[in-house]
Amino acid sequence: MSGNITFTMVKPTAVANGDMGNIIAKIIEGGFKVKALKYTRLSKAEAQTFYAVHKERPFYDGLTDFMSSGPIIAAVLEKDGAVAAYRDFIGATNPADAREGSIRKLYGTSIEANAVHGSDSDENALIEAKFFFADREWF
Ligand code: 3AN
Repeated sequence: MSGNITFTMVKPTAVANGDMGNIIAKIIEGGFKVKALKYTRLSKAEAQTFYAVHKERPFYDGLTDFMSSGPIIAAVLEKDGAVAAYRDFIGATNPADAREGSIRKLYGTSIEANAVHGSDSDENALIEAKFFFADREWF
């Protein structure tokens, strides 16, 4: 059964480009309820922990450098079938392949700087959300 929670980050480039307000507004307009929200920055070590599942991939070092290069927005979102709904909503990993009008198409500039992260399973959504948020920060 699919859950109703997913986790997202607005990545450093999208924040640096001033797109965080537009992206959060679009997420809310898309029917996702914001359960938790934070403006923060990952250290390199935290980015390595967060992306540990990718540690054998050739892009791991660049990805963790990038994700710790500047502030991000972290958020927990709620919707029926949130993980799949949000992945569909944001578009394909590579912005070049992403659906017209999707967040990654509008605000992504490369496969690495693809504007937003979206959890890939219910299990990971919960792990990722708990990585960033204490219980008292969920509403
Ligand atoms: P998604 O974020 O769509 O689930 P994954 O899980 O394949 O995509 O990749 C995790 C993150 O790693 C992505 N958000 C993306 O920014 C980055 N990434 C994936 N493939 C590449 C690549 N070939 N080069 C650089 N970064 C990549």
